[in-house]
Amino acid sequence: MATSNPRRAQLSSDISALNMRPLWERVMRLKPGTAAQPVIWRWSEVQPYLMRSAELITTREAERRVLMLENPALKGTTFATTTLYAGLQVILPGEIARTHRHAPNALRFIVEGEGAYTAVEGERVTMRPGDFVTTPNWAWHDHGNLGSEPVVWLDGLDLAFANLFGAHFREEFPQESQPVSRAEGDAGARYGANLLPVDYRPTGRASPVLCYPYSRTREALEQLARNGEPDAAHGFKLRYANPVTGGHPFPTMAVFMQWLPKGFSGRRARSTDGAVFCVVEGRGQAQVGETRIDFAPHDVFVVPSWEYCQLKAEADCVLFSYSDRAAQEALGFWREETTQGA
Ligand code: 1HN
Repeated sequence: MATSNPRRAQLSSDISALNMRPLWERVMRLKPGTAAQPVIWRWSEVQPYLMRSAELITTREAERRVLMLENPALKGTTFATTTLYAGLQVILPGEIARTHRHAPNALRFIVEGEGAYTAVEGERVTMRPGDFVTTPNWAWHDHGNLGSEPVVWLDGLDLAFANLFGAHFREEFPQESQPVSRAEGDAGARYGANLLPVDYRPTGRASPVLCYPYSRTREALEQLARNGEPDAAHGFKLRYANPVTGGHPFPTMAVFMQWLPKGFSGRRARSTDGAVFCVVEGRGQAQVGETRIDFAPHDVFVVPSWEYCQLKAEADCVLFSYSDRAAQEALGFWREETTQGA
């Protein structure tokens, strides 16, 4: 070893006072993949704690009542993967989660319950299970529950990027709820109907479509599954698109929904994006590296960067996921590898 040479060791120690280190002694990672590990949060175990948190703290006290899903290999970071945050948020009937805005982009994936809304820049969006709702960066947003049952959703944020760049700004709105300035459905009509306003010029980098409703996503997947053959690794997998660019809904996060037909047994595949999955329907398995993950509806699990993943479906499965693929593609880092054969 280079360090067993005493004169080199002396050099190493002499220069440390100048905040320098020899590159030949580095212990830095020089291979694909991250420290994140495969992990699952089972709805059957998590749901009672979410409801307990709802008894112990109000949204007024908490601002957001969220149980963060922290990767056990990334303790202290709050993150599910090295680049992505995931948390389960619950809001009770009558509650409001006050208005703020921040530099990180956020997505909501609705897990359970009806009657809650997210308001984004003056427009309220009613959230239904399976809907994917966007909160573009620096957009004022608040949540409320006008219904009669608790509503739970998965939050996905690209906080790590804002932190990495030293660009994590935050601001509070003067009132708890922001005033409603647009009718519900306005963004859907303008941007979400395969049409765009004439002369539309995007103001930000995130998709202006505030809600991608599950009814339409599911219908598209079901039709694909009726009419063709699944991809050998991914089943029938679609990505959500920003209609303005054709690209991903966020500059950092790619977002997907996939259908695995009953009995599907996929090929192993790996890619450099780390992903957070949320099970919408069905049961099955994800073999992620050495870890076998048995999943059921509402479970959340992580497939880290460059781990082989093999998906199997015991029943027709619908899986939502988001990953850092958008950022990786934009910066030229993204790669994938699909194994050949069965
Ligand atoms: C945030 O603004 C929300 O608006 C949820 O619901 C989770 C985690 C970290 C930073 C900001 C929300 C968040 C968050």
